[in-house]
Amino acid sequence: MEAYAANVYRHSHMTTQLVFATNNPNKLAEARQIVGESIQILSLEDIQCHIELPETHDTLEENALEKARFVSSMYGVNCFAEDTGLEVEALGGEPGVYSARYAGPDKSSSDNIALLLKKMEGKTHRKARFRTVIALILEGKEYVFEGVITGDIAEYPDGDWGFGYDPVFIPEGSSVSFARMPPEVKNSKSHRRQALVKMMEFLKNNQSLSSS
Ligand code: ITT
Repeated sequence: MEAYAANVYRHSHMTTQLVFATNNPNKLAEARQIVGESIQILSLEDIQCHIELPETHDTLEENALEKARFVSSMYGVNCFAEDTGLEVEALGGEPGVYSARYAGPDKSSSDNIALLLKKMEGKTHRKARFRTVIALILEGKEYVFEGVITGDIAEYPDGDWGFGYDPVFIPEGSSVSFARMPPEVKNSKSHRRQALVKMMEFLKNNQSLSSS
């Protein structure tokens, strides 16, 4: 009973502040909507960081860690980064970690989608998943959290909400793409939400442990 009371006290007075090491404004907006007031998320802009983040590995985990380590070591802040990939079964997991540059280094999301749909032409097995890996660096220690959502690749792009591959991803249990869902609907079930919920749970437990 006492411990419970102590936690309530602390949570009402402490909001964890974390920098989100991303240059993608869509990710930032989604993360802020998902965490609400439980975490104060600062942007790279907020810490005057205007550098391209390194992403040199071939796994989501390593890339997420690389981005988080880069910002944490340069700015001495608690931060997290994430790498996300769309993994399509019929394409052996492509585009996966290469999702951002699938159609080439300077290509747009619609170019990426066009290439994906071309490769999926005639395929009836259209199962896919979005996978997000978050790397958190808190007081110099590293933690990793994963979120996954399964679904299908649509036959053609549909919808204006969201970003990236959202117009061609239909989450399981839904009849429309992520891009047909307003942000609060996508954010209520997305890969990003699931990874962030794990991080929020961890932070909650970590705060109560370090205070007892
Ligand atoms: P940062 O590395 O700066 O965080 P980024 O846009 O480069 O931003 P990624 O390396 O994780 O991010 O690239 C992931 C690719 O997958 C990119 O093409 C995105 O458009 C796409 N993507 C990521 N999350 C998505 C989501 O929730 N819905 C649809 N597409 C998404």
